[in-house]
Amino acid sequence: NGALKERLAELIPLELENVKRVRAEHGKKSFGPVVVDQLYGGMRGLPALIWDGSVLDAEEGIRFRGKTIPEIQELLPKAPGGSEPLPEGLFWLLLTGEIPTQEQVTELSKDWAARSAIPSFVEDIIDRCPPTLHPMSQFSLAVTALNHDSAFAKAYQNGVSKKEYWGPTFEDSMDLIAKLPNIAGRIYNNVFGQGKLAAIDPTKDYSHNLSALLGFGDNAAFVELMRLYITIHSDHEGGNVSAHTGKLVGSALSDPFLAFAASLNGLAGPLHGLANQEVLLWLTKMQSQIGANASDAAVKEYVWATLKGGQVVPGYGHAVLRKTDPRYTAQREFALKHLPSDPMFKLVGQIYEIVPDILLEAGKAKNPWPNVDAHSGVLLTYYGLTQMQFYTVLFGVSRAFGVAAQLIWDRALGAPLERPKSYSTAAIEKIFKDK
Ligand code: CMX
Repeated sequence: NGALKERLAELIPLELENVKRVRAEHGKKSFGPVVVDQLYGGMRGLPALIWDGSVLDAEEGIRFRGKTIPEIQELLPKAPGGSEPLPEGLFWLLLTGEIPTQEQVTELSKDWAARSAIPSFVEDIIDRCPPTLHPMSQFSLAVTALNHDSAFAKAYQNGVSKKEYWGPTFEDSMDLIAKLPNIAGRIYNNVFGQGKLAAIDPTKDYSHNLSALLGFGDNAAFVELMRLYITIHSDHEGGNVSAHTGKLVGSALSDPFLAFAASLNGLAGPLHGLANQEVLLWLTKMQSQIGANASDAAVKEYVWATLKGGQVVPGYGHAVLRKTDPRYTAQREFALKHLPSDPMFKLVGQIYEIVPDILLEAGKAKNPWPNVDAHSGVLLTYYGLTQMQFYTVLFGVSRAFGVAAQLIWDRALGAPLERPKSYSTAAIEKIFKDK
């Protein structure tokens, strides 16, 4: 961990000064009025949080520390012979705002491999879960239990000074990320019984080890997919359910394991991360009803039936985005390169031509375009990872990168307990009675 932690130690005092300056200059400025509808409307558009790793623009999509997905694909170090960015590098970028060297990324791969073992009681917890328990519930249980060895919780009990919070938070965050492949692999094995678990190879990168634990270590294209997948799913600014939940729970000084387990419970909802599972279910059902190579007319009818049944079209729409998600585009480009004639990929492409017009015509969704979840399942299925219930676990592994990076900065910058104000409808009526 040496180099990353050292760099962070240099950056923290500078950022403390920077935040001080920004607050002195802009601290009393207003973003504009808050209207009552925002309280009832899921707080859409309400400026409420600081999140440094990434910012989401409604039109252009996510930028990680100011860089678009195509830019990070070009700039971040790759594995030998690979062409997708290594998520190790993305974590370095999220934390420091800087592009790491190949050597720094290799050091991080080694560090994570060295931290990857999970306590045997956590293995037992997973093994005792019935295979019928959703993989995300097993994931959340295991991550919660990692709090047993939290450096932060221990330091807090020993009276650590507020100025030192970030050190043990960094250690816990690194441990958290490092242990996720073993947890994910064990859950996969527990639920789908794929035989003996591979061991972490300390000479390999994070995505390779994760792939090996799922039984795909020999499939170079799948490993490349994992590198891209983790990178693009890592962070999507701070207001989405999983990111915000992690930050919120962390603000109570719950350690990173407790905070991220809470993130996972939010990611497990069908309007958020579970949508990648829902998309595949929906596509499979469509194929079984209207057959492969269905006509546009048949697809249209199926989409309309979904809407008329009072259900959402999974993988479409977004609370912030108003254009096609660049994370969707990145996966589409991967598919065009690696699986251009896969029938399921073709169906996804056909749906992309059809759904936006229907959602526009239906007139409710503010964004008729696809999001990240519309594409990921098809890529995984192509390589043989067909157990769709597992897909959100991979989203969860990725999301740890963004949440962990912000938890470290929150503790470094002394972020306070979150505690926004709530009102009852009666209170709102009273406040605005004569206004
Ligand atoms: N299909 C059908 N109806 C949709 C829709 C979709 N894909 N997207 C939005 N709508 C509907 C909403 O349900 C809402 O209907 P009501 O007025 O009856 O409640 C209306 O359009 C307005 O919603 P909105 O303001 O456009 O969207 P929200 O910000 O409230 O919600 C989201 C955003 C993502 C939950 C929503 O678009 C949705 O349910 N999409 C399908 C599920 C999905 O793909 N989620 C994954 C998002 C990415 C991620 O977090 O992983």
